[in-house]
Amino acid sequence: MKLKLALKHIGLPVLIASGLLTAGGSFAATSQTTNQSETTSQPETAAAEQPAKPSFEQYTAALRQEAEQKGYDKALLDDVFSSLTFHERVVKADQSQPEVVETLSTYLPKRVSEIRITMARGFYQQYLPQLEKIGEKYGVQPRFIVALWGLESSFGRFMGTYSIPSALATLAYDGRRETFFRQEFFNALDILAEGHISFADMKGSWAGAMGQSQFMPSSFLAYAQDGDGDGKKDIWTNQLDVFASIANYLKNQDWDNSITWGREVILPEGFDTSLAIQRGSLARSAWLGRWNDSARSLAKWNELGVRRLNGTALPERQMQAALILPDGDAGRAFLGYDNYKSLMHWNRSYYFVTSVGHLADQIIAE
Ligand SMILES: [Ca+2]
Repeated sequence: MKLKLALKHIGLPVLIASGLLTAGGSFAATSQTTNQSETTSQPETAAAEQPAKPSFEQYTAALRQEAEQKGYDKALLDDVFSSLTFHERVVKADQSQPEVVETLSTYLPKRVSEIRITMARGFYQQYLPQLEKIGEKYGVQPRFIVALWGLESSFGRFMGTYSIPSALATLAYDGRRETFFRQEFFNALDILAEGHISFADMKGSWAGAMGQSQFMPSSFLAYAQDGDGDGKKDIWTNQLDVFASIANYLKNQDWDNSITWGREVILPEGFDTSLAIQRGSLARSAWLGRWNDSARSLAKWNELGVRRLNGTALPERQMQAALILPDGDAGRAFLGYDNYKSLMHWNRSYYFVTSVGHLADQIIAE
């Protein structure tokens, strides 16, 4: 699924932007196994004609029938399907996603504002004992947990106000990515059936991203954790569950807490920029191939004249790094370490990953 790298939601409210980001990231991570829709019953007579699109009510009636066949509890289905609503605004938001001409230097100050940095430092201090415990358990530095929390939901302040089942049913009905959103609808039913959250409280972005970590239902099922041990994975209101879930996501993407995410660098005059990861929207496997093409040891990058921002030599550490030019040859340059790949699994956007790294660095900056 194509994730547009040029950030398209600048100017939209933060909650929409973060939902969109998470939704985009999750597409790459989700394998889709559901059948194509069988709800548009084709009249036998008009073979050449397009079948009329069913109404939303007809569509959800078929969805309910499928849910019943899958064996969900009747009371749960009554609860969900009695209040399933079509959201015109969800479809509009999904269709617009404007490409905004944005560079890292205009994007970063908006996403990692002074206010956000101040808040991140405050929450980092406030929750440090809990964060350190969770960080140790999952092998993730706490500052990255706080950075993702801050960028996804502004520290839990903006999680989205849409009923998740309604948003997902609307997007499935809309049809352009029906298989994906239909599966996410059933994933949401699974989460409700497990009792982690009530139907009334299952809120999130128009794109289906839920709670303080803005997980799609598939990400919730794969990564959410019960951080406080009360038996529920509550990424909406329970801070320990939120932190553990974010950390567990990274752990499952091979996070290494002995290294950081990467660093901004200076390239020498006349540098061969073909050594950088080549740009373009790709499936994750193809993108990882391009990463491997660019990856070299820090010693090699040093030899090629790459320097820290302050002009000094790169750290003398035996590790691999790939060169990233988010805005092309004329823009800012970064060396990404292996953790960079984990963050690109969360959301495959160089801008997003750079903002996570930058905020995480700012949290512990002197
Ligand atoms: Ca819990």
